Amino acid sequence: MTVKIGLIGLGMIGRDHLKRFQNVITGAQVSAVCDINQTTADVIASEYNATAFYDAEEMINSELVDAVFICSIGPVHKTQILTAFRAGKPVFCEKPLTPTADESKEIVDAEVKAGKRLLQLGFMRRFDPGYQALKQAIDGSELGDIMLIHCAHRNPSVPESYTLEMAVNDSATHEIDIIRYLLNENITSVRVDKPRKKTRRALPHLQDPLIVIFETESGVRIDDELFVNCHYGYDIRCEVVGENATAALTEQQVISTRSNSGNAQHIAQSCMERFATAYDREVQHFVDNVRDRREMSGPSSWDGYVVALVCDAGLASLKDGAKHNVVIPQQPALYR
Ligand code: ISE
Repeated sequence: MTVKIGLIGLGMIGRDHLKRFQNVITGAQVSAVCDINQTTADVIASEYNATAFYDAEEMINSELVDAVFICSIGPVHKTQILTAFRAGKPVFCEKPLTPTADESKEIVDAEVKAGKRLLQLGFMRRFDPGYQALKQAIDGSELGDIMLIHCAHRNPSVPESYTLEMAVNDSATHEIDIIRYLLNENITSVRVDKPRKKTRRALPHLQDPLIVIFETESGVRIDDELFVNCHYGYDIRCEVVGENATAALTEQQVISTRSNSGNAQHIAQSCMERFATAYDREVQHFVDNVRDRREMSGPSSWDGYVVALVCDAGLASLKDGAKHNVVIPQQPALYR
């Protein structure tokens, strides 16, 4: 069976996934694309030999679509996800699940009511070979009890539309999710520190860099440097400090170049480049589940909801600089 994918949202990540479906993914074909910009939808549909839609609901309910792939902006996710659930079609949704925890809770409730997982969330880092190896190291015996994690999330630059809050609810969301995945425990508090120094490359409405401090149930303390105008590249770092040893993500490039200007190692310039393998694997995972009629697995609506709760506490801390606790309700059996 070839899974017929309906992809909504033809921005940067939507187009990146389209190329992936065309060049890498097996067992699926994008049969429909949807964007509120009709010209964009038409142009891309003809390029990919798909049918253009301008209305998400119409596309979701179309017979041309077996599974829904959401790459639209966060504020419209909830409606599109619930429409797909009602149509009985499996959903892949790019992060964030929704901009607020309350909306995410509605999605969790709908899945719990259905009694099965209907959605895979796009936290691609869980499919990254580096993070997976880190998890193996943490779960093994060499590191011992985990004490600290040092993270850095550096983007070369961000567009003018990137707000101060997005450092927390758009960028740090990745660390929030991966920390829970690596440690298999929840975050209990968040504090956002604003260093006095700010890069001259950041627009006036931003405070860049920021440092976010998280604490987990068992007391692991995590610092996360968010530097979204670091200029030199897309650089994601993670060092886990255990009682006996440490483990860290390594440089990602495959080769280094030696020339008369020195020994050079390429640094990725975007998340699409840095996490290409992770994106390929997460999408293939989704397609395989749909094709084999299995329940959805991987990052879940529950994960999206919990991340949104941590973000809410982070946004409160961004305002007052205080440490905010995160209260996470009991996890429904469906997600255990
Ligand atoms: C963006 O939305 C992403 O998801 C990227 O992975 C992240 O690095 C960037 O900071 C976000 O704005």
